[in-house]
Amino acid sequence: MARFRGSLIEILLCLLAALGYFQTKGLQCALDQFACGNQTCIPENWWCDGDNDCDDHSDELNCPEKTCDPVTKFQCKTVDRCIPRRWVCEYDNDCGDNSDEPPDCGMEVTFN
Ligand SMILES: [Ca+2]
Ligand SMILES: [Ca+2]
Repeated sequence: MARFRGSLIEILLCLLAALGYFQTKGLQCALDQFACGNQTCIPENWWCDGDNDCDDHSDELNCPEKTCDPVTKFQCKTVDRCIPRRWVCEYDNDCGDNSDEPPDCGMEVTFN
């Protein structure tokens, strides 16, 4: 009987240890989700899509390098994002870092 009680305590200790393990392991996202740095899950296809979906930009960090079509696209300076050239200098911060709205837009504004 004493031996049985001892193993029960061992099982309880193991369960508590497992619980602690899962708590410290942190966020568990579904297989088709991306785990943000701030403990939220977003759809996997939002990773590196140019939008800050995690709110901490962790879904837009360490992204594979993109190449912008130099004729039709504009490469944002600090954000890994390509935007249509017509979005440059139209008073909307499309890049997120304002590089598409430089102070010297002035006379170079083209609408097409
Ligand atoms: Ca994103
Ligand atoms: Ca813009």
